[in-house]
Amino acid sequence: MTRFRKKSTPRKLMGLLCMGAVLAPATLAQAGTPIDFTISEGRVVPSEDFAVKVSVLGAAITSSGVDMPVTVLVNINGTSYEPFGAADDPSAGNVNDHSPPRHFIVQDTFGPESTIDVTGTSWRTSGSLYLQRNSFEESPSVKVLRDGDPVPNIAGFDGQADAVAFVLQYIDPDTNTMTMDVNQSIYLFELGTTRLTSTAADFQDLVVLVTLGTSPAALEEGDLAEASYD
Ligand SMILES: [Ca+2]
Repeated sequence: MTRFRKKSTPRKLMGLLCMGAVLAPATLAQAGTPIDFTISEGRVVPSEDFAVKVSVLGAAITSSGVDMPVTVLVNINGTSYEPFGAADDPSAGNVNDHSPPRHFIVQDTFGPESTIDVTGTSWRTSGSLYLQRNSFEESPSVKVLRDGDPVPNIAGFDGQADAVAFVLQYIDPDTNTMTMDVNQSIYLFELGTTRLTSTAADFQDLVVLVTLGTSPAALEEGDLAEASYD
């Protein structure tokens, strides 16, 4: 069990921690109030409601040079969300379309011990399901990036952009590490091959950012609460 404690700070803050593929919040408190939360078996045990923003930063997967559809399903406490179109419909839900990042704020708050995971699915151009991977299963097909992690160094397959190109705005060029709030995690999905040592495994078939906040309104304002832990 790992124990985290809020650093002292003169303002109210929200401590949020991303742990592995499971996201859960810490606690909200006034300055001077000791905040403790624990992590046990990879899960944070929080004590405060939180809200969720899901962003598709990009996608890139092809078959014989032709874009393959990719769909996204978000699961929060067993409830499914399909903010970018039907996740079982490679036409209606496709996010591999060279669009700018898509963002979705779930208009709800979630209680302690909630869990969040993301499922990415690739589809053959004929419309049949090709590969499906879930962040929660800690599959080697899904890499998780958090604050301070090394920048991914994975070449894009078949002329596609490298994984790093999808997360550029979350990189500290001085240290060449990821720089994010601790309430954010980026998921890099490999949805094209199960041979993860092959050059086809480029881990940008789907790139998803999950951000936790105190409320949907706070996320709308981009008011990412400060958080720290030691
Ligand atoms: Ca790819």
